Amino acid sequence: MIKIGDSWLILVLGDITQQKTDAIVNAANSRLAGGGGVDGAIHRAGGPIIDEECRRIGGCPTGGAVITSGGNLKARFVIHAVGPIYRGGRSGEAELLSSAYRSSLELAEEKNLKSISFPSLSTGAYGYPIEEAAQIALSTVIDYLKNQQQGSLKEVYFVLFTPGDYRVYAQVLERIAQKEG
Ligand code: AR6
Repeated sequence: MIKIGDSWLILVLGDITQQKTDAIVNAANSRLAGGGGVDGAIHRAGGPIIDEECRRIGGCPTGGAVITSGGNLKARFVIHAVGPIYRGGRSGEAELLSSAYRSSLELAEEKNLKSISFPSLSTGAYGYPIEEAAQIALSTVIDYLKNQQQGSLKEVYFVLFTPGDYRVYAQVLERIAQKEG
């Protein structure tokens, strides 16, 4: 857990569908068509209203994000972020992954939300190496929080699903924090 300005960045081990933050972020695909992994879990827990809203929106480019209500979830909103499929790292994946996080943070602020939970975008079915992805995820959020003026977001959580993923994020965060002094 580190403080950036007057906001907190917090790592937790757990299931994102159980989070009580204002929004949770889904690792979606560009058709917003649902799927496995965290996407499947969020749609199951949130109920059919989320799928209906996704269908109405129709799709979202890679690197972007859209917002729906949270249905039966504890979170009021679901932000569906589309990370890149990892194709070796030379197809603009890093910028697209960073953009998916940034777009989600911007949507949350447009809605004046105070808290948001992210999963580790792109590191499951989309195959992004977790250490590289963690570096991008954490530095994007930290840069965003540092540069925001009077932003609404006070708590940004990363909800890691396995102890291994949690360890990687914790190590990368420690490295970033040390560098920043
Ligand atoms: N809470 C938190 N994290 C979870 C949960 C959960 N309940 N379940 C899985 N994870 P993935 P992607 C972690 O595959 O790589 C879908 O089919 C998981 O351990 O969900 O962005 C979509 O429809 C992993 O670290 O998302 C897309 O087509 C992380 O979430 C595609 O997969 C992301 O894994 C997106 O692939």
